[in-house]
Amino acid sequence: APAAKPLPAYAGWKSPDALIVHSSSTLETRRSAFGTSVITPSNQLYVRNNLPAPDAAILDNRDAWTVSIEGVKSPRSLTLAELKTLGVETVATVLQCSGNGRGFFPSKPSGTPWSVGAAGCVVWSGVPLRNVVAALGGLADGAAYLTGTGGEKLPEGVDPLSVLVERSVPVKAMDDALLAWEMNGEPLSLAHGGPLRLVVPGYQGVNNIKYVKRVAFTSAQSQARIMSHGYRMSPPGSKASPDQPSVWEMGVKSWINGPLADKGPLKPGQVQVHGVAFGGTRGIKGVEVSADGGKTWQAAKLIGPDLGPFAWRQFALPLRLEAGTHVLASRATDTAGNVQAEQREENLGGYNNASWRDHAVTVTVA
Ligand code: MSS
Repeated sequence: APAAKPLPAYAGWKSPDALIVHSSSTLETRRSAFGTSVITPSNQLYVRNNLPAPDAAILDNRDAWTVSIEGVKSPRSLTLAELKTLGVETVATVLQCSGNGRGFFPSKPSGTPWSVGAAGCVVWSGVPLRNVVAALGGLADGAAYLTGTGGEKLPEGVDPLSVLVERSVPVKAMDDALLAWEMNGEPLSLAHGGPLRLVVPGYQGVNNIKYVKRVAFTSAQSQARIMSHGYRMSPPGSKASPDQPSVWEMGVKSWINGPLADKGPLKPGQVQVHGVAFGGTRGIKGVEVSADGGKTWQAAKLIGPDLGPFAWRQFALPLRLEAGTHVLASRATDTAGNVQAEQREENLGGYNNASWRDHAVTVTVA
């Protein structure tokens, strides 16, 4: 087998055994590493960067980091030290790359072929964005989008809009959004956007802007390519264009993390089928499990603490598995009654895959 790629320096503190290194900017959590304790440990959490991570020196004086707030009555720059005086809240969210599950698309879209591990459930601490807006006199007229801009140094000699990481989400997302400086009880690491990150609970990963330098309430969406043409639900055979839906709120989704037969066949007898389920901004009502590839279903039990609508829930179902081959699948329902779909929605970029069939696992018992 080819030697595993080493962890990139900015993420060198991560657990190599828990991660698949696709490239220096794409690290995936192994399915077998998710465990059953709700929170994804920081050293096992996936990483996705669209540009090289900034120099670690941006963490030298965290409190001096500035973010400019625009599209409010009194726009100005605030330091992180000042943000910390405006309020503090803690929110658990699923952070998931919109391309998670791309590896299951038979069309082999370009981009990282993630399986299930471009996702995790983490706890953020920071100031609610609505507090910041209130402190600056409220929204200016005509605010339709919340636009966040990443603080990376842009490569020279290219159109800045072709590389700038800048994303817009509907302005209603402000109600839940956070400017976060802590993750899982620690100062936010460079790999995950330190010193300051815009967290948009319930929205796909790309909308959670790391090293955020600017937050603007705008009448139009960002003109950056990552917004106008990237991360769009472009139908197969089409060309990406700004009139196609952007990857915003996450759909209802679940998958099984165990048992896996990745180290050979299982012994006949009882197993605990377990996994995770989440419902974007809506939370989870229940999860069903099938041991026959989706012909019949049984209700699983939601286990562990409920960390709110944006977090994932663990589920478990005890099952007896006899000798043979079994296709284990899970299907979640969110609190709005949306049921996880059987089929993926085909699209050019391989985004938003929530198909329960694609995420099923085949185990051999002998
Ligand atoms: N931010 C910035 N600034 N930059 C970049 O690149 N990316 C995205 C987000 N944010 C970026 C940002 C993506 S795309 C994702 S997923 C996320 O982030 C991830 O995160 P982590 O922390 O895990 O790495 Mo897909 O949808």
